[in-house]
Amino acid sequence: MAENDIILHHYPRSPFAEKVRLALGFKGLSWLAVEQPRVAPKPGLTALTGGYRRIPVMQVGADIYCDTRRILRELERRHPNPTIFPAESAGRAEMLAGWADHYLFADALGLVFGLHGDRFPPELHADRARFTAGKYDRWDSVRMKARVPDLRAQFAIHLARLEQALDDGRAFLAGAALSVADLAAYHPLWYARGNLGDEAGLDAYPHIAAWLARLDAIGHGASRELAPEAALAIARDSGPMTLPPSSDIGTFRIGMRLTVTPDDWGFDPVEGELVAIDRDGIAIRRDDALIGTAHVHFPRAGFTIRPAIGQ
Ligand SMILES: N[C@@H](CCC(=O)N[C@@H](CS)C(=O)NCC(=O)O)C(=O)O
Repeated sequence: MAENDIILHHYPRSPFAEKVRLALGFKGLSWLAVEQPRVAPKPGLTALTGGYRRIPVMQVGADIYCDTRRILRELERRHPNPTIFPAESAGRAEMLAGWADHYLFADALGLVFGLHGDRFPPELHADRARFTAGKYDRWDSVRMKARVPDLRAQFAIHLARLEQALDDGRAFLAGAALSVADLAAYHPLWYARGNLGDEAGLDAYPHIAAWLARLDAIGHGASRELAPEAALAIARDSGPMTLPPSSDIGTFRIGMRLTVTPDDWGFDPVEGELVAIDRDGIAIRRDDALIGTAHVHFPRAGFTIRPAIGQ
């Protein structure tokens, strides 16, 4: 194991993890897979992140990347070929990905839990009710079931639009080349298909079916299992990457103590000292008793940044 190895903290049935696994496959990469629990507490993960518990998280040595948007950017920086940010769809692909990660995902998830919430253990319902702070009908199966007709209608609208978007014969959503738009639209459909089978109704859309088959064929690259303790030891034995000099931006001053918190669900703040910030990303430094010094990286989109209490 080397300190430059890509480590993905995930669990097999996580749709957002599938988005990254597909990117790893598309780029033909080898990676180490740490399986994390589906519900909190996740001590082997939060020791690395400083509190962030969402899946997936990517680790390279003592650099910890939270959220698939930040993870994909970093994979692209480290392994630019083949690209998942083709110039032909710059900007458009990320706008589409934002729609897919949010609306398409939420309706696929709602449909799965509305139709088959009873397949999931009570502790998962209780965990997700806390995790989403009351969104999704407080993860109450009865209320989620009542929403199924609406969710079916919403999901059908998404599918019809996707079908239309692929109707001109293009191989991928934002153009001729695969982009982050495809990765983001794939994972909710992968999740719906995996949980609902024919009930997901995807076969009624020939362009979507052909597009899914193209993405299914990509695979996940080559992975090996790694124990959570081994990942912590790698972080402890590595230093974070040296970052290019970053300037103060807006009201943010390098060195100030901040919290970074998701703005949609999983509202666990991570506190640290600002080491880098630009329009798209932020990195904070944590000094941790277990793993030593680490840099935790987040995207700016979808996160709230605040001065830490006492600043
Ligand atoms: N915007 C985040 C969303 C991540 C997310 O919500 N992941 C789900 C799993 S697919 C999660 O963390 N659920 C709660 C859990 O696994 O503890 C991303 O792009 O990474």
